[in-house]
Amino acid sequence: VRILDSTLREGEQAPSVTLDFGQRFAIAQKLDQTGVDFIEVSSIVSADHRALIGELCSAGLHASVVAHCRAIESDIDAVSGDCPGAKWVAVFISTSDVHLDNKLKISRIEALGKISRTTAYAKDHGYSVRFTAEDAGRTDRKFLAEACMAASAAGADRISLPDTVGSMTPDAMEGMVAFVRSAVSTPLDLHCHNDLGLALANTIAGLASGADCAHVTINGVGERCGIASLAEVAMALQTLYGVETGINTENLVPLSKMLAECSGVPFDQFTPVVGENAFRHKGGTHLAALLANPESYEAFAPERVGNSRRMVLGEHSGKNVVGFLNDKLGIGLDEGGIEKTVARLKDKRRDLFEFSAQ
Ligand code: HCA
Ligand code: CU
Repeated sequence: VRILDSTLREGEQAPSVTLDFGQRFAIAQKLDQTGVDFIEVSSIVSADHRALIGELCSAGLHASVVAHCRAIESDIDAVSGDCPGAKWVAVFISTSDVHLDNKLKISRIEALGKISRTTAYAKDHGYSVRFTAEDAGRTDRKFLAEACMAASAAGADRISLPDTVGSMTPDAMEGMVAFVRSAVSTPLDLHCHNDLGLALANTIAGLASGADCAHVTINGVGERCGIASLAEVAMALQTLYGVETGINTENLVPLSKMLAECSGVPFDQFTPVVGENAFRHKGGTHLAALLANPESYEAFAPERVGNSRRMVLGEHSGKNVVGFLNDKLGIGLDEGGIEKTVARLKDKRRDLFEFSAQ
């Protein structure tokens, strides 16, 4: 499974996520060290973005840089003019009737023409080309297959099938991918929005059904509720499916913090994998079991993702954790002293302190 990170394209479409040139470059380098296969950057937002693509292409990254453009010849010209060394372009055009009628105001036939022409145009300019059928999730199945066949015939190297408004179920995603798979053999990307909290589930369903590249962003940032997050996709694939993504998972928390610091947009403490609470435990029975074996209440070890385990003490605590600290710190309480301490913790009716427990 390949991972495409779109923090510098989709991610920057999130309100408040704005980065300067240096921050974008540093994030791309860190993403590269983390092992993503593709780094996507918008080529249509500004000359600054195109300059970034050029710089990244000559920086000797392992990841391929993808210049995201509309299915318009002049967008491709801008990449060839301003982004020396660029190898991949993505050309996107909507295929759903709601977008064709209201946004592009063109017919399906006209859309097919644009798909063929711009894909061929980008190929003629020597690029590897990804065609994106924007709003694939709401596109008539037969027409989606036709659009993909047109892109494929014009030489597309990959096809992206986005759930642009996050309105698909995992079953629908499986069906869509299987249907397109039966029409073209071009490798497929998935790009799942999180409007109903199903981005991760839909991404996994699509991969299981034959797609081989997942679009993600750091902290899941993107338009509206964002898309699937790098940390969740990488860890779900590794721990639940044993799928190798090539992601150095110890970088996940540092990357999340880096984006939060650069953009000023924090991530919630309850965020899976990278959130402050992901390995922070509180219930008395939980702490007792964790002290015997951390696996009791953890799906995977915090060190694997650059996170750390913490135990919170207060009215929920019991004898086990107090006894543990008593031994660890050599406080020397006897059984009665431990019981008294537990009673006093309960009296306070709140969390009193926490300690790290690696
Ligand atoms: C966009 C739409 C997009 C494209 C996804 C892709 C979507 O903002 O351009 O190119 O794979 O969600 O459909 O992000
Ligand atoms: Cu998107």
